[in-house]
Amino acid sequence: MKLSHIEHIGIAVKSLDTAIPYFEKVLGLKCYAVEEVKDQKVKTAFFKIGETKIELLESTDPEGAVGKFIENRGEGVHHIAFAVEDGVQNSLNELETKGIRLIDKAPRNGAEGLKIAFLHPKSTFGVLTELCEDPSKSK
Ligand code: CMX
Repeated sequence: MKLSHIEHIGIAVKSLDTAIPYFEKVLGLKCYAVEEVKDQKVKTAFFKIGETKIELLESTDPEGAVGKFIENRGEGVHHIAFAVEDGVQNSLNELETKGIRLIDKAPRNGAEGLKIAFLHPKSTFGVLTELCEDPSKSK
């Protein structure tokens, strides 16, 4: 498995409308996309900083992952996402042989057309970890 960079950091917020002005007017970043990911029960907003993005996550369903996270832990860093160079499925296969607990055994569709999969925080030192692959850049 080869990680190339931190693709994004996911931050759970109660409201995109309330959080976006902080990232734009205080931090000076530009929100370049807002997208609902129905499968994940979230609405997302993206900012770019270097090669890395900040992904704000607003829950669209209290029973979804972000809805439960906010209910239990409040707003804050929700996950870290690594870009993988050799494919999400290959990486999952390798991680499974190393005893890492997988949330997804196969990649699914994430925001921005990426293939994504999550590793369970109980086996990654409390950090919900996402692997991402951009199919448009796959060799
Ligand atoms: N980071 C770290 N720990 C987390 C966590 C997170 N984001 N979310 C939950 N946990 C911990 C909880 O604190 C809890 O720990 P304790 O047992 O020590 O109290 C444990 O995981 C179980 O928490 P839970 O609220 O009962 O949640 P579930 O087990 O139902 O689900 C998880 C947890 C990680 C398996 C689930 O959130 C998941 O499948 N996440 C992957 C998908 C996802 O997060 N999608 C939203 C983002 C989508 C996007 O980026 O597009």
